[in-house]
Amino acid sequence: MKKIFIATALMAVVYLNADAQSIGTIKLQNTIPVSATDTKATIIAKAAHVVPTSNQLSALKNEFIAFIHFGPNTFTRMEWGSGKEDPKVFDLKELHTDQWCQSMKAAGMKMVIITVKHHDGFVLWQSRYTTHGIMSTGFENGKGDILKELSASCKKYGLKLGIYLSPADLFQIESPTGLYGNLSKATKRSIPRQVSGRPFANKTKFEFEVDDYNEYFLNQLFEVLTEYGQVDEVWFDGATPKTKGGQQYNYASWKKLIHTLAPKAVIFGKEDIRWCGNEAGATRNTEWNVIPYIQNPNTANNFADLTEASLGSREDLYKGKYLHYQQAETNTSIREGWFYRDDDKQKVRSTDDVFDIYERAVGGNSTFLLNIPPNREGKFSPEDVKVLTEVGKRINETYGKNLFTGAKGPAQVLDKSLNTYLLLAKPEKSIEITTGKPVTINRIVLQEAITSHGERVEQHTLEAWIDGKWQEIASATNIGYKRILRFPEVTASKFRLKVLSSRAAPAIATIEAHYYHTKPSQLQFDRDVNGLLTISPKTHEFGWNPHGQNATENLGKGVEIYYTTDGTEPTAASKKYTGPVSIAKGEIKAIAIAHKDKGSIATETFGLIKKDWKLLTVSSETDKNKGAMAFDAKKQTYWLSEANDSKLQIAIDLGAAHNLSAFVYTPPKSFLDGMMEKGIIQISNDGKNWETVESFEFGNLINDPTARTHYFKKAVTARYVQVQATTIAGNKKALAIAELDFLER
Ligand code: FUL
Repeated sequence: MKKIFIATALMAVVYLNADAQSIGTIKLQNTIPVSATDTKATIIAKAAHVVPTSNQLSALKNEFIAFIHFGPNTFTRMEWGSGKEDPKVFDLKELHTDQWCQSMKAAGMKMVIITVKHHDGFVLWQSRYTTHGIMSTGFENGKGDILKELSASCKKYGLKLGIYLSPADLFQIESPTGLYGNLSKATKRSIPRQVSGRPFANKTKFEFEVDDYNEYFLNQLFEVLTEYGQVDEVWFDGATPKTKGGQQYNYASWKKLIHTLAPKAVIFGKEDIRWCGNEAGATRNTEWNVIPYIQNPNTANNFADLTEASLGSREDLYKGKYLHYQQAETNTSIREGWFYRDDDKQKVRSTDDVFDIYERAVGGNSTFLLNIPPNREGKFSPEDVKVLTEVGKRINETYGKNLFTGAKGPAQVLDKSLNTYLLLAKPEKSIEITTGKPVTINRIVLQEAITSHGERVEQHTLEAWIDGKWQEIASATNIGYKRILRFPEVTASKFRLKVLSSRAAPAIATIEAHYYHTKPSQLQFDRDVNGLLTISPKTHEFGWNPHGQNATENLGKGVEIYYTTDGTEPTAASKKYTGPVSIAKGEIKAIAIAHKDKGSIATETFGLIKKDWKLLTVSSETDKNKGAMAFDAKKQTYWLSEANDSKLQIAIDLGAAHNLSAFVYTPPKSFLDGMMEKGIIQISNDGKNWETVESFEFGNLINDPTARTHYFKKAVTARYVQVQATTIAGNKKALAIAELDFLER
């Protein structure tokens, strides 16, 4: 150990020694405490010995899993319910869980997590402890049980099952006899509470000192974990649309119950799995799963959302008192929003988009959790099924065939097993692989032996022997469970992986090579205030460059963009895009085509052109964030009111009277403290006398700050419009609007 304390300049040497000597002294553990006397080098050596539990490893191996958001919101078209819904709004006539499972299987998913209770408190199973749920609906005369049907389909199709049970419960908050925040005392309670006529087959009993709401929650956990087969993940959402009575959650008792009844389950939102930090499918370029903690994560009650860009770098680790393995789950929805709304008003992600997130998430040391919201017929909609099927096919075609099969190199890395590995203890730290014949590849998959050695690689490059010399073809930072390197295709027969820096001698378990049939770019639209539209290849807000996708530089050189404005699908016979075009309001669809190979269709509905719009009044504005920025056609700029503004309203002169059918609110992504959760729309034809025409409500804006559309019940004609916020998300006070748009029929 001595060498660890000296010579920080000789990093590589120090780490090798640290590894060689520490195997005996630092035990592989899921959590390793840092002591006050630890040097930086010791902290890093410790981090290199933090490993996943066997449940965490199984969860990582799932790679691609499904989320189901289903409930009253599916029928009310809301993102967040209120808890005051009549259960009968859940007007389900049919349920097709086999169809869900078939589609998930086709996509290559391994598990499904269902919202058995979302924030509205409505339960999808036959709970003994509430009537606010499926038992009070017409579905199968109140006898239906969605969890039961899904669990049966999961068994049939070989899928694992996970449970989302929302701790926030608006029904229990809002109803007069509700248990949430009712100020009850914590006393000894037996779980499960027996209900006459409905005995449990599972005879396990618990005693916890908890209040009424925690007792209710534990009883429900008992039901879902004992009566529906094996549960592999329990998902605790951190969102709290509303609180009451200072309600606390007694997580220690929940954990005890889960560990006893579902010993294979990982717990999301707590010590096992963390949220990736966004709901848009963003991934970090460097996603470390060894994370520093100030409090011991094994005894902590509350876990903060970790949204920072960097979580487990050396500098981050130095600040920790515990180093803990906690993997990221990249969660997003295949549709705009988590719940189904309408096939014609709710965009579905393209196959290209989902496949791209798959590669970034799974190939970026996390698990990809994709939500597919069933529709009001109890089915996945055809468009969603199509995308899932195509994604599965693409994953299979790309990753089902390893082009290093039969190649020469260390057997431990070529045998596809995570259990065998090559420990790179030599200073050069490289691995060479030679194929019999030259291969053309554009993807490399790397895995570290994380259970026997932890995450160690910090920087690596991949080289190919081209024109008589080694040439770098890709480089990245960490590897961990899995890293997918994406790069423009190369043809060679000699490849070399070089580890440039690591936290200890890295143990490389797998190196595979693949070829992806590259598609023409996904496209994005940008329309300025004058209505001039630019179509360009989609850029990623989130760093990872989609190497090898035919980008703008290829436009005109084999790649063309075509578009339509009449709602029809664009083809090579449609209008060719050659540069910015003026388009009026309405729907635009565009596609990139390269040598007859078609990209995915991008669709966007544009509202009125804002050229003639004028700010009529604004209740307040701040220095850099003026009222007019709410309609300057630039999503990066935004209007921000003052914090003590009691009106929170903005009135706009549209320049002429229009027949308005909807309005779109785009919140600023860079400022999450001014989200318009609720409000009203007023219209006027003289700019003085206002008539309220609609009220609106947008849920889940802080976690998912995406554009929201409110469709008017009836179209209205007006020249002047006024938007007034009545509630700002998260009890904040100021209002922020990046863009307002109005759709005309
Ligand atoms: C969020 C919730 O508020 C959303 O409604 C959704 O369930 C998502 C997965 O997590 O925090």
